Amino acid sequence: MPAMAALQDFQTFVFLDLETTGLPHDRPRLAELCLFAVHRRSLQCSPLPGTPQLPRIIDKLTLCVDPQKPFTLEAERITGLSNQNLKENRKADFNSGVVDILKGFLCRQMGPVCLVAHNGLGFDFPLLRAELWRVGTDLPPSTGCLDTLPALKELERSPGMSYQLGALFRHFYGREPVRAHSAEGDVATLLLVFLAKAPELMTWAARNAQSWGAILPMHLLSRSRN
Ligand code: DCM
Ligand code: MG
Ligand code: MG
Repeated sequence: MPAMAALQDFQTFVFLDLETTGLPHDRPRLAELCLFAVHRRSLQCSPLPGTPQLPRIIDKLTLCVDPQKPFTLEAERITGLSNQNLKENRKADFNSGVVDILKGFLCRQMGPVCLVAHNGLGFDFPLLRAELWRVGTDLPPSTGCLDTLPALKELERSPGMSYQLGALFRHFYGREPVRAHSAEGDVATLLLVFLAKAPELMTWAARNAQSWGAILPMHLLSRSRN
């Protein structure tokens, strides 16, 4: 997939994570999404070494949705979400109400906007695009998409290192991330990992971010691999 043609001067980075009913081979559906929007101004100062501290100014959105599909046992176990608790809490499915909130949230951020997710190209971006296509809508195709997994494999080389999100957090901060596999916990962890390398990652994004319009929805992604 080609990177965006010109260098992108992204103004806002929107960190996102999705919790789902399972892994790509389970044909997962979305159950929870979280987005933290942070202007580049708040990503320019590196945190004190070893001190995880979120920027003061963040717009946050967390929504739970009825996935309309059974969770795998493993997904239910690690996320704490279930068909039963989402139903008991009367959560609607991924409908136009969710889409309006999501688009409104992104619209109020100063553009150009770059979405950021860990393994985003392999999971979160294709899954979110599949959910949007399912209800007949989409995001602006020029929206940037940064996957911190290949970015940090290139920028943070260390022998025998794991690039799993929790391992990166332990590497940079020497402690355990909190609330792993809740969408909000994972987004906070991702943002803190990003902050540990923010100038390099923003430069990497300017050169290497993909465009949303080039993201294959997950169902087509798995078909093209079969
Ligand atoms: N997932 C899974 N089994 C795993 C890891 C993840 O089914 N061992 C699915 C369910 C999670 C989703 O992927 O909601 C996103 O993973 P993460 O919580 O790491 O963002
Ligand atoms: Mg994730
Ligand atoms: Mg997660």
